Amino acid sequence: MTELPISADLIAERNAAHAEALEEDYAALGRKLSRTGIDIDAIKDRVAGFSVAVPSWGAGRGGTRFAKFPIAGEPTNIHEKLEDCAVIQQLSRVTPRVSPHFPWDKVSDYKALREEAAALGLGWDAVNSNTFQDQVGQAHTYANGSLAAQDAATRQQAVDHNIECIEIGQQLGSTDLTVWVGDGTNFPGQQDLGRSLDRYLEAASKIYAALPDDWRMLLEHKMFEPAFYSTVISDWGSSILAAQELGPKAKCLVDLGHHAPNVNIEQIVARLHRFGKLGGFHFNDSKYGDDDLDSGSINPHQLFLVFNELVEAELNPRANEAGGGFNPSYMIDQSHNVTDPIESMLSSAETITQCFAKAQLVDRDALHAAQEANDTMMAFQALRRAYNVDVAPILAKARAEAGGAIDVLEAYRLSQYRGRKAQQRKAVGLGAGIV
Ligand code: LRH
Ligand code: MN
Repeated sequence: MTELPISADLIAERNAAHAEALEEDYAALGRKLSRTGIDIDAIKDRVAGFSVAVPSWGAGRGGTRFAKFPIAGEPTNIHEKLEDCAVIQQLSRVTPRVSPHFPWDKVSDYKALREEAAALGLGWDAVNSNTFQDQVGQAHTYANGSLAAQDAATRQQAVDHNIECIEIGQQLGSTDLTVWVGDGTNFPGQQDLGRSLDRYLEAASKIYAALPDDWRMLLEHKMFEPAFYSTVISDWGSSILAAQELGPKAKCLVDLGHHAPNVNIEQIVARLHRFGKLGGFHFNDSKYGDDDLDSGSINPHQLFLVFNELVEAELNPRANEAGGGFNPSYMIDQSHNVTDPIESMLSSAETITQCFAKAQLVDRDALHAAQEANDTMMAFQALRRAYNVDVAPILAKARAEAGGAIDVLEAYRLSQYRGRKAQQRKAVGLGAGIV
C-alpha cells in the first residue's frame, strides 16, 4: 500500500479530539433507537457495508458552456485524479471505487493503472464510454449522433469505441459498461424518431454481443441536452424497452438529474426493479435541468425516498432473467463548478450514506400495516420519523472504526492537501464545458 495522501497521525489526532463527543452522541442515539426496537450497532454494520463510487471526472472542476473556473492544485490527469479520489476514500471510507471515463482517462498501461489505484486503496466501478465528443483524428464526427447516427460507419465507430471500453474495463477489473449517448435532434423533422431508435438498437446489440458473461451494460437515459428537441433514449420508458430488447445483461441506470423537475424518480426506481432492470445510479441533485449539483444539496428528501424504495427492493428481490436479484451500482456523477471537488464529494458521500442509513430506520412492519389499512397519516409518519433521525453519529462511528475521519471536512482542510497540490501540479488553463 502506497503511503496515503493524508497523514494518518492528523486523522488520529483529530479523531481523539472528537471521540468523547461522538461516544456521547452515539450512546444517546442508541438509547433513542432501542426504544423503538432498533439496534444501533446493526444499523452501523449496514452503513459500514455501504459504498458509492466516485467519478474520475468529478475530481476536477466542472463547468458549463459559458465557462469553467479552474482551482489551483486541481488534477490534470488520471493519476492525480486517483490521488484525490484516495483522499476521499481515506477520510470517508465509503468511496472505495472510481468510475472512469474514456478517452478522458486513457493511458498506455491499464495493468499499471490498476496497481496504482490498488496501492491507493481504490478499485474500479463502471467504465463510461464517450461518443458525445469528437476526438482529434477521429474518422467520423458524432455531430449527427453516434449509436443512432444515420451514417453506418459512424455507428460502427461508436460500437468499436464501446467495445474498446469493455476491454479496458476488463484490465481494470470492472464488470459494468455505462452507455450514455447524447444522440437526438434540435428541430422537428431533423431525424425520423422511430428509425433513430432502430439504428440505436441495432448498434447497441453489437456492443451487447461483445459483453463478457459477468458484465452488464447500463443504459443511461436523459430527457435533453445536448439535444434540445428530441433525445433517442430520453426517459426510463425508452431505456427499459431498449434493455428488454437487448437482453438480460442490459440494465437501466438512473441519473437523478436526467428527469424533468418534480418527476417521481423513486417510483421509476420501483418500476425498474419490478421488471428486473434496475442497474444503477448516478447520484447528484438539480433544481432545473441536468445541473449535476451535489447529491441531496437541493432535495435530500427525494434522495431518502429513492433509498426507501431501494430498501423495499432489496427486501423483495425480483428474479430477473440475469438471475442477479438486487445489486444496483451506486455512483456519484456531479460537476463541481464552484467548490473544491474533494470537499463536494466528501459532503455528497456523507449525504448519500445518511439517506441510506435513514432508510434502514423505517419501521417497515408499521409502514406496511398502515398501507394495508389505508392509514395514510401513519404510513407517511413511518417514513418521516426515520427521515427526521440525525444519523450522523452512526456514520461517524462506522467511519472512525474503519480508519476514517470523524469530521472529514475538518481533517481535509487541516491537511492543507489542496494547497500542497497547488505547489506540485501544473495549473489548468481557462476553458468551458463539463471537464
Ligand atoms: C451525461 C452524464 C453521463 C456522463 C456525463 C459526464 O449528462 O450524466 O453520465 O457520461 O454526464
Ligand atoms: Mn450521468
